[in-house]
Amino acid sequence: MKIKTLSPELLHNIDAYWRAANYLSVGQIYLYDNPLLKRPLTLADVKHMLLGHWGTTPGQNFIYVHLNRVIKKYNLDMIYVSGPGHGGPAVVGNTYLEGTYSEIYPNISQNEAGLQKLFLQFSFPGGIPSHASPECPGSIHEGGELGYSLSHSFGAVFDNPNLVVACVVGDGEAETGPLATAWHSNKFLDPATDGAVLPILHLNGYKISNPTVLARITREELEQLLRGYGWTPYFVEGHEPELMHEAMAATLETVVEQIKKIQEDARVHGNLARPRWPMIVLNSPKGWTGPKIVDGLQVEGTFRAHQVPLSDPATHPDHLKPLEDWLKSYRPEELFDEQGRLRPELAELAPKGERRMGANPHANGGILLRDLRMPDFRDYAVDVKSPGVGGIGDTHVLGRFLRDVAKLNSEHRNFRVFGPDETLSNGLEALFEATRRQWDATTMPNDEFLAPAGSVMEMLSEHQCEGWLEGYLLTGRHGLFNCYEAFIHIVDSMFNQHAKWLKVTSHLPWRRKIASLNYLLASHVWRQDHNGFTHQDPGFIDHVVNKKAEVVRVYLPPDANCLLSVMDHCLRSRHYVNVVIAGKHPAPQWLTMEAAVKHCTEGIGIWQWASNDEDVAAPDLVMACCGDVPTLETLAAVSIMREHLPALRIRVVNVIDLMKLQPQTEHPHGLSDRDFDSLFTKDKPVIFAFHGYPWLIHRLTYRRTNHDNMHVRGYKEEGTITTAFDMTVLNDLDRFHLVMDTIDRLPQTGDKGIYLKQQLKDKLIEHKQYIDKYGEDLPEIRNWKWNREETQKG
Ligand SMILES: Cc1ncc(C[n+]2csc(CCOP(=O)(O)OP(=O)(O)O)c2C)c(N)n1
Ligand SMILES: [Mg+2]
Repeated sequence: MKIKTLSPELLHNIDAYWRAANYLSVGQIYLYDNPLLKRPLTLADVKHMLLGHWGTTPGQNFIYVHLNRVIKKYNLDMIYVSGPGHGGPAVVGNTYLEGTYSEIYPNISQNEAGLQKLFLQFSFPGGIPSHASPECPGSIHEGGELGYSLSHSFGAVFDNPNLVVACVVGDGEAETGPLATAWHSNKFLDPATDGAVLPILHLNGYKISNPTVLARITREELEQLLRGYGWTPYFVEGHEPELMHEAMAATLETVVEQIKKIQEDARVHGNLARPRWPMIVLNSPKGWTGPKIVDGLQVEGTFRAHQVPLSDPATHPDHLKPLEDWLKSYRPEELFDEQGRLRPELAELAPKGERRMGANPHANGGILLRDLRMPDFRDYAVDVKSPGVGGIGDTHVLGRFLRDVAKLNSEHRNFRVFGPDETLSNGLEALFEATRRQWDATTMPNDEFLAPAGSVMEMLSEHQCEGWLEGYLLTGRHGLFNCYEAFIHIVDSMFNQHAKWLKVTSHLPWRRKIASLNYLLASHVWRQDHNGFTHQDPGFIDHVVNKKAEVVRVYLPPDANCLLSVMDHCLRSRHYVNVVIAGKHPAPQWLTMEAAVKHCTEGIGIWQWASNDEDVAAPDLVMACCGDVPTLETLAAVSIMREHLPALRIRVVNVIDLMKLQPQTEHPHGLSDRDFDSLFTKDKPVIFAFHGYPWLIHRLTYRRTNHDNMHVRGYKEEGTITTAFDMTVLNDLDRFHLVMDTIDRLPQTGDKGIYLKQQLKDKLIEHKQYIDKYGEDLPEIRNWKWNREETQKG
């Protein structure tokens, strides 16, 4: 006879613990009062608004109690990621049962009064959301927007060799693109230096109102699919609690032992072959143990169990008794003592201290966060003897700095660079002098820079990169995501969710701040010479600035020294999303390191060396610029004007920190109106050359005094495969258009202006003819240099 994993007593207690969690879950969805059902249930005991998701919850409760058992048995360092995070009642209920919840929220105490509050706060105004939200201890993944659980889990275990993440994947969630690709994460996991992810596919058969694809393919197909992704699936299936407890307990032991064996093979015996990691498929009814039939329709085991199975008894009086029966079916009097405390023999089942999944410090990563060891970014400075000297491409300079960040932190293994196959093409090749791209699949002799362990993570899925990085940051490490500017939009929605997470957690005192999520968007809109229109989209910034000002920062450094200073700042910062847009092509350099540091610290400023309004009361116009290419065109325009219209007094303002433009009341970086007016004047024309869509500048400045005089040029969706300069011409951002714009707005330029304008129009025709014939820009454009005598002042 097969020896059972669970003794009858343990099985009984595990089942009781599961019932307790299920009871708490139903209580959270329904109960306003009478938490222990000490008296018969009445309408007054039921909440008026019934919200929450029952369907996924009993399955997750089942998983949680069994994980508790193996955590204790094997002393596992484990956290729980709830893919279908709408199973909030499960994670809240379980962290309450294990004691973590009351430690963090003393008012939700472990007694009858605490139970009542626990129930009441759920999905209640001023209470907690119905997901594994930031308020829930032990959560690094809210699971509101489905699809990212597995990527987050892998991000959490990179460089965390002792951590195991149990990741519950919804079978509906598994239909999303990000989740579908996340199964491949196992080719990027080093069993020696990383931890392990245990995916538990929650095959409850349904989504909100549909069956799931994975539940309606044959068992053979499902198994082949998961095996094809490189996993060994173990099936736990059924609905009889006793049989299911035994099956789950036995299977969990098998998979934990396999994980340990894989790790030992790699760590002790140096086995480098890619392992086939185990995973579990839990096939149990949706809404398990809930009402079987409601109003004549089957509920348990169908999509109808997804949310609130029994609707409001106030409007359906015949639902009150079934609700009471349902709650009583868990026999609360056997689970909680007279005071409402979980009985000691059950409480005993939960792990202790930080082994409790709600109390594991990895799920409150800021606790574990240590500062990066940083090289001095000034050591990587470009020598700018005079403004306009040639540069090799700003991101190439940054690459050397990042290389040394990677080097200095390799011992602590707490810094990684993520990107979809673009670390090289974004100009960060220097990184590979210090580290490798982590790759645990087969390698071939011609491959470059691959190794089983490394601090660069590349897979051609922006979702995957974003999810990995988020998981890495949420567990207390540092990182950077480098991406083509146009394609970062793929993760717009993931960015949203992360920004929301940061906003909420920043107001939870027990959650420590984590490292910022840093985007480096190289390969930007203006320099897609061979890729063309599909690769031209600077709209990510428009999207980002919708989020809370306390969370987002946007930087457009005009040259390499500024980029170094900005990135140094971003890597040291906490709890932000920093978006940095920089070029990778050879481009003029403007500021010495000393000037760059000042400029970056201020975020916006007058470039005196390019201006000639210093000794007059007010300039005739302000030429503002933001972004590397707009800065180049602005300075070229200024040099034309200073030569041809020498009487004009021009002020050049460069913006590096976009948020400076917003009013101070809207963003902590925002300039006061007074400072803004002193830079941009109250009444002079401002010709503003901007990296992105022009309307963003209007959006940010519409309340400023001089807004009516701001004329913004930027990308207006004109693009194709063409020369770098022609891209600016197509969008009226080029130097000639900028000068013409000025002349139109300054009648005092008189006939001189009119003649100059004619010359510039001719120039634009000449430009078109030239590029059509030679396929490159005019020599005077290619070779243009800022050659005014002025040198910059500090
Ligand atoms: C990306 C995304 N699309 C749609 C939804 C709306 N939604 C919430 S729950 C759900 C069904 C989820 O089904 P499954 O993953 O199987 O979870 P479970 O059955 O465990 O509830 C959907 C479509 C969502 N939350 N996220
Ligand atoms: Mg499902």
